Amino acid sequence: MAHYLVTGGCGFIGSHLADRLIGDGHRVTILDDMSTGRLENKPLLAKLVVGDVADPDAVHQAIQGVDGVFHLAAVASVQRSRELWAETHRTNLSGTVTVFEAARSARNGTPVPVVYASSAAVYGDNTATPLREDAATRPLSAYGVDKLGCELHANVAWAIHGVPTTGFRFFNVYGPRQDPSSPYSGVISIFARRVAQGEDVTIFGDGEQVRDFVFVGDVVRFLVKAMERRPQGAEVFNLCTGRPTSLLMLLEVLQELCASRVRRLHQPARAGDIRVSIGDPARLRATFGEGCRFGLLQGLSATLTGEMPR
Ligand code: NAD
Ligand code: UD2
Repeated sequence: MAHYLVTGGCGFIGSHLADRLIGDGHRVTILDDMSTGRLENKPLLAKLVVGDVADPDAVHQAIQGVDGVFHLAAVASVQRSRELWAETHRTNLSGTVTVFEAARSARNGTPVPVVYASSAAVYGDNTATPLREDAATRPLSAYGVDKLGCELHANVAWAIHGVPTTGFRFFNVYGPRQDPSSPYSGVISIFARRVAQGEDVTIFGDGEQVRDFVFVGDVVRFLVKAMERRPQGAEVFNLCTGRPTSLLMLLEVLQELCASRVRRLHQPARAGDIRVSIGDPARLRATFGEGCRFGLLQGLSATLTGEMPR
């Protein structure tokens, strides 16, 4: 049994991870400021420290004695990073540096490993398909720049301070507990709710834009595998399926699953919207011995029922 710190553990991805760690018999401490996290997401057995990941005192308090850190706390919305540039930068980059710094001496003065969330947003307007980890990073948003900054600081964490890290560039993650309530929520959470309720959906553009949708159960599995493997150096992996899904295909599958047809309302494409975003999972597969397991059908069914498949 190990003791892990999960930052952002009351959020969408972090809470599924915390569930899994508790289910595996580990001890879990969560550090979350509850800005988008929810108390009902917290596993009963996890200890919650309400605090800011960019506050060194809060991080030091939460990290003491842990065997490793899963760092997921962030302002996960690109739109928020436009509106609140300096504020989101504080959480998304300074927060990560604060975690890396605290990890230097978390266990009796020695470093502990950190597994953290980066994003496909680091590729920005790079149109290569599929995107490999060595593709040029050209982030367009403050959010993407800060995630790239996390990866660069991870190099410092290892080279200068001996903190081993594994970063995952998440593509479009979806699944139960993803919040559909804002227009900037993940498209699957919005469409799933609307199709289930028989309501119109809005498509920005022609609907032929393509994404690499990753089910949250796969994300959790790789986060755990990375920690079990013990991070070595400062590595970065795409967390993706390599499979393209257009919005129109997505809508078809959801309508099939819900046995309902909804109206499509088209609006102009969002400014800066990426046409195709597909990752290459070759490095992920080669290192961890497998790729993502959940297909779209299974993942969408779970999203609709709210039940996590085993
Ligand atoms: P989420 O908003 O559900 O979870 C983020 C959690 O971090 C929330 O519980 C929130 O309260 C907490 N948090 C925010 N600011 C904090 C702060 N200053 N101090 C402490 N806690 C704070 O989002 P999510 O989708 O679960 O994202 C988890 C991670 O994955 C984030 O790092 C995000 O950038 C990354 N990511 C997500 C996606 C996706 O498709 N969902 C894609 C790429 C990367
Ligand atoms: C995702 C991430 C973002 C960043 C980026 C990296 C989410 C919510 N956003 O942005 O954080 O990592 O990838 O490139 O995970 N759409 C509609 N109708 C709607 C909602 C969305 O047509 O009601 C379209 C949207 O214009 C886009 C696609 O659906 O073309 C996917 O949108 P998204 O917001 O789920 O994610 P994305 O890829 O823009």
